[in-house]
Amino acid sequence: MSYVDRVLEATKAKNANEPEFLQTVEEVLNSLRPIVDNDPKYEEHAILERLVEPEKVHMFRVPWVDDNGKVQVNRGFRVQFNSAIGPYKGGLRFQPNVNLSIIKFLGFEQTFKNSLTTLPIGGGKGGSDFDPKGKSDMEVMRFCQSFMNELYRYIGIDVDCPAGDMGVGGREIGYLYGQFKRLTGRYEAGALSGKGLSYGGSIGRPEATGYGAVYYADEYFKSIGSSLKGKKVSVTGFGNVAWGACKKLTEYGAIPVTISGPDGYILDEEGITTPEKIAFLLEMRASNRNEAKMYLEKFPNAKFVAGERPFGKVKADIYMPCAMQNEIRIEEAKLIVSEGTAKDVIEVSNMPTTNEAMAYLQQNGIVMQASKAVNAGGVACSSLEMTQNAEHLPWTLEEVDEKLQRIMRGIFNACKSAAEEYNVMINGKPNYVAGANLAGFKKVAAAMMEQGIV
Ligand code: 2IT
Repeated sequence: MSYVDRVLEATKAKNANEPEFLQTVEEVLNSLRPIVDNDPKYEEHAILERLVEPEKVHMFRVPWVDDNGKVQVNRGFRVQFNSAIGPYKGGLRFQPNVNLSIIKFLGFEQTFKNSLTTLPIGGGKGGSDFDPKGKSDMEVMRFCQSFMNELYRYIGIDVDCPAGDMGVGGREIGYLYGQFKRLTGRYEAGALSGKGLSYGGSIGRPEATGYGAVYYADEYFKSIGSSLKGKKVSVTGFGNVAWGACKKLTEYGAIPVTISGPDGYILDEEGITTPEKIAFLLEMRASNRNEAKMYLEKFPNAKFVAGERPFGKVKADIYMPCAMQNEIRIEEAKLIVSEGTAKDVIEVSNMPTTNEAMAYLQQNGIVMQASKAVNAGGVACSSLEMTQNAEHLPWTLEEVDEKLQRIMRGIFNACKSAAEEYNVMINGKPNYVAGANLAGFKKVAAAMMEQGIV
């Protein structure tokens, strides 16, 4: 049995109750075969065994009092996955389905993503099964304060820098930072990113994930002699990432036509392209209702399809899933292929495609781009926020955006070059997804080997 197969088997045996974590480990390790199966040094250093084992896992009780005076208890997590190339860095997700498997999958992905940015950040992730839906501001504040009462022991500018993810935006980061500052008695701004502009945040951070995804896409289309101009894009989600993507897609002349929520999807044939429509996505998010159909209240000409996702149901040149993991399963993959219009799936949300769906789409001529490469603009901008905090100087939007663009275009080219270098091709085209894993892995593995067995 090959080195990869042995590590996969052991990882499955050891983490049998963590399906999301095993899904990403399987996807990533399989694509690393061209490197690790051809050079014994990776096995000699037990690089894969160490990569799949988080350096530390913190799991803690988060008690808080709701508006009715009732005590609530949630579970908090911070998984510090890999610090080979920098302090742990990655978001916090507040969502009722959060569990250790989901946080470990996100932390594992983050390690490779952060490496791809070329910036000095290791991989980590955290969160809670807290449900922000329907909670008052004061409930959210009390929850965040209680969460930080434990988390503060594990974070810091040179240790671990959390940020937002689903369910954690500017409001939550503000409450978390306020409590962190109070507990530590220090203004350690670089210990959290995604902060407000008035207290150390970076201009451009809220837009960075969606904008970065579009810069990546633009670089990809350029490389194949095409462009985003005039392309219909089916976006899912309506949160921060979908918002940034719609905004930047429009600037590049593409036409986003869908958004989605847990309740179904919106199809707006006229395009989600006007400033009013794009700004309304922010209102939808701020409403805390978590419903895509709210779009109809302002734009009644659009169509709402309850209980469904747009994959293969609407005509689009590109699908850009921006909602959450496993949005594209084998059923959706088959619909996309049989509908026949789309040529590209540009993953934006973390791991939106199951491994089975990914293989099916690739085998049937759809070109896939990996979320860990495409969505790296968010964490890249977070790292730029840490840099600004360290030098006590805010940068202009032009400076941040210029760096973000350079990073994202560099990431696309790194994925393409790695695929070409290791000759991982599908239907004569580079397998960009494998390329992302190979490129991200190389730097982390080199740093681990140089630092010895730790
Ligand atoms: O998935 C991600 O990369 C994020 N949620 C952003 C992490 C960060 O540290 O900005």
